[in-house]
Amino acid sequence: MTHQGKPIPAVTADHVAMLHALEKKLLWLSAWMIHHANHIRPNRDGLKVGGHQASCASAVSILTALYFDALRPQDRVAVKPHAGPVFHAINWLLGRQSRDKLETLRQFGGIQPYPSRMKDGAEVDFSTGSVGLGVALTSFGALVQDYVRLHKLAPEGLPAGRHVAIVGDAELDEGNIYEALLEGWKHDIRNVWWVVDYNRQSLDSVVPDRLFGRIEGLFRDMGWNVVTLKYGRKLEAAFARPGGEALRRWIDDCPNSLYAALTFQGGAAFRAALLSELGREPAIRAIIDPLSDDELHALMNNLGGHDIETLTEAFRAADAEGDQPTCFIAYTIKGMGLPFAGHKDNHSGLMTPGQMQQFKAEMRIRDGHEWDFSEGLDVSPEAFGAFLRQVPFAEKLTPGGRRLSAPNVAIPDRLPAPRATPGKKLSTQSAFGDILAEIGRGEGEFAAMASRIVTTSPDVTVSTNLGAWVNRRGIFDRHLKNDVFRDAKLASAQRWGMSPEGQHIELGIAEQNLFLVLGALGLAHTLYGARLLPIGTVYDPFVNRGLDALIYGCYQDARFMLVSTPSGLSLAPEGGQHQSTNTPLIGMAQDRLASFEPAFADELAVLMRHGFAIMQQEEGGSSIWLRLSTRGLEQPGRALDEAAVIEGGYWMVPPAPGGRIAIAYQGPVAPEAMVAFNALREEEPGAGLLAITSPDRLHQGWLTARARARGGPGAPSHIERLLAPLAADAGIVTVLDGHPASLSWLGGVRGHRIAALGVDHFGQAGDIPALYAEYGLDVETILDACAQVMLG
Ligand SMILES: Cc1ncc(C[n+]2csc(CCOP(=O)(O)OP(=O)(O)O)c2C)c(N)n1
Ligand SMILES: [Mg+2]
Repeated sequence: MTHQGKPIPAVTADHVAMLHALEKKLLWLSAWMIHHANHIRPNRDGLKVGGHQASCASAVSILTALYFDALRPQDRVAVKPHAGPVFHAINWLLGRQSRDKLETLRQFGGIQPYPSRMKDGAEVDFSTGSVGLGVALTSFGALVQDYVRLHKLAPEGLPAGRHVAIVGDAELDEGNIYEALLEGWKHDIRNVWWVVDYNRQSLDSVVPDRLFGRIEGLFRDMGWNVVTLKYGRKLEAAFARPGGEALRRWIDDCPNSLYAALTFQGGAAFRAALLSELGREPAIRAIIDPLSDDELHALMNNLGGHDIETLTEAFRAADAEGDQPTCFIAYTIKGMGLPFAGHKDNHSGLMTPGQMQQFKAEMRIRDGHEWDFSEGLDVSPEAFGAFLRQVPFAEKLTPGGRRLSAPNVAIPDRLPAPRATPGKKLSTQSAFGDILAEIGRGEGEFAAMASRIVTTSPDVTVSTNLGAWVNRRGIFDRHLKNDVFRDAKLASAQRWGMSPEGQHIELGIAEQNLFLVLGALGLAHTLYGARLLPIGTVYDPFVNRGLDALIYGCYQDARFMLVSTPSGLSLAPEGGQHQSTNTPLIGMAQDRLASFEPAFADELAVLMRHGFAIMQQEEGGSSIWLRLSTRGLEQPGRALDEAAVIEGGYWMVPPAPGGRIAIAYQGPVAPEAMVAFNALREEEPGAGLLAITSPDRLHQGWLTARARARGGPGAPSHIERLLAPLAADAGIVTVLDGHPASLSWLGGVRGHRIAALGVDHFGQAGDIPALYAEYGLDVETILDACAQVMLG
């Protein structure tokens, strides 16, 4: 066997002995970490701390074989969430995690229950926790690694890594797994391994028996190799003996729940079950009679996922095979080696102090030596340490560790905004397409940034106005594929040749995949050493469809630009289901995502530039979300206060000092707000018209200033300064094509009376005049609201 041209030595007995020592150590440390968090550490509030000793025990051998034999430093790994303690124990053994961190599992400032890129440091490649997402991210990571390498953006000398997920079997119930498999197949992803910890248990119960036949077939249909690791060596040896086939058949036919129950009950129960069905066969008796109950239990639990030699050899063999995506189905027992092994309720089960005392004795751990490096092992600390130092994964990926970095890409001061032409209407969506298409020419000062932009869209590339950009920059594919329509000289506005140089990743309609791809692209600088400027487009209402994956991307601090368009009622002609009302609220609530809704093209150009800058900013940077519309508006010709647009708002028409009323609008309702404002001004000459570009930034600025003020007087926030000229008893009418709560909080800033207009029902198709009247975004309703707040 070879690895990257180098021969891999066969697994030696010494090597296996060390891997056994590691399995034992990891089983102990993970169980002890959780026990320590629950029973040893002081508990101030009486709440259960929790942890998953059974889930850890299930995956110990798999993780041992991976980290201490199969993995290379360049590989990127997503560890199933509930094996987090095993993962941290591995890093401690490798000298990459401190002991006091192990002692602070689930504590404030300590290590997180599930591996977290942001909180647990540089060893975590992919955060996990929301099941299914970490698994799928590995396949999109592989795609992005290919993108970076084929665009020749990878740092010199950095070898391509494999993307590996350790998968809880219940994760395969998540639909996003299958969306990712299908998309991965389309993109011909390579070098991905999913190792399923097939303990046949989820949180609530034991999973149905026939399920895996189906799942295996699905993987094969998607071009994956499937390696089933059902039995360990001891069982295989027993099967090879006379009568052994009957034993195999008995186990194969044994329902998952019965097998789990027998595992929990122990060797005597297995013996009784075997004897009642096979007891008349002398050959079977010859196999089981000489074994003690403990030995029989060990034999019956010798599944592939707990057999270190079986695992090691399977990984080595698959490595030698090449780069075909491979799914390993490793049969395991949830809680293996612990008192609740196999019990269907063991997911959150914790050993009692009494059980722990007994387990400790079995592990030969002395009181007070629980954290000692080689306590309880049959190998010397020196030999153990020497082994750990020479495993391939112990080598550092870079002198700095596992996190890579990449220099920032310079963004010109000004992006090419379409010019305002009197009488010509323009929507933010088409302005977005125009700006990107101009950048896509790749000329002059835009050449560098154009080469780093990657766009992606779930089958709405054309309808979100990415078409012109794609025509200029091409579609990414690992293989060159011609545009058949173009070659046949058939007229089409889209030139969709595909090549490794293309800069648009076209996805099928699965919004979770969009956000997972954005997550992977947005981590390219730290995972693959190349700075990318990712942009993803989607219809605004369908942000909800991929929301968990969007939150997941933010949770990992991936950096990207999300453009959601069309939004609000401008999608209503498509049917009321396409209205989006809650998205401005999501934008406000989501951390590490600055969200904006510009009304005009000049604002959009400023915000896109800002987005490309902040997505590259280490401290204080974030991703950006632009909520756009297809409603064309006449564009103002003006000099814009760019800083104010970025801070979230500016006075289109400032109020007179002591002004008694203001209209604050957001996004494409600007014309109605302006007409109403002009009518209002005839009676209230001191009125103001406030343009809101981001309730999120305004609110965030307000919160930050208030937090600062608790430490003494500080500078007021942008919204406080904006509202300062208004009279103390002034009224404000807010209006947006979204939920009114997005702006109703403005009343709390200085105690002004507020009337908040917006859309709080959905489901009605129609044109803009009808729907604005229906939902109260029309001029008349705005003026009524003005009268109402003026009258108090
Ligand atoms: C999206 C999501 N839904 C629900 C949960 C709650 N949950 C945590 S673990 C789990 C089942 C895990 O079973 P499996 O993946 O088989 O893990 P293992 O048996 O190895 O513990 C569930 C439902 C979650 N973490 N994420
Ligand atoms: Mg499971």
